[in-house]
Amino acid sequence: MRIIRLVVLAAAAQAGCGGAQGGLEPLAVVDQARVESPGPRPATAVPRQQTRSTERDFDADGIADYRVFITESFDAEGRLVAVTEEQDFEADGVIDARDTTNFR
Ligand SMILES: [Ca+2]
Ligand SMILES: [Ca+2]
Repeated sequence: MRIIRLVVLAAAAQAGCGGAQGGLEPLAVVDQARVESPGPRPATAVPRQQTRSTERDFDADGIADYRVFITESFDAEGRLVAVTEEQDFEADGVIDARDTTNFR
């Protein structure tokens, strides 16, 4: 859009508008199709985590007796950097054991 405005202003100046009196060099014609756009921005990579859980109902009464949460952590490049396993033995919402493995 800026190029179009410049072309319009220069054409107006050559036509004698705005006090410009001669002395202007001919303008180069700008082919809009050749103007490169920056294109879509690449997605910004960020570290992320994902957690999955499993429940066990040992006596099949419909009430969970055990839960385990496994959280995987990834760096900005998508590499797995850590896994944390949290166990809730009575499925009472209180974590009873936690194991963490870090990858280098
Ligand atoms: Ca149960
Ligand atoms: Ca518990």
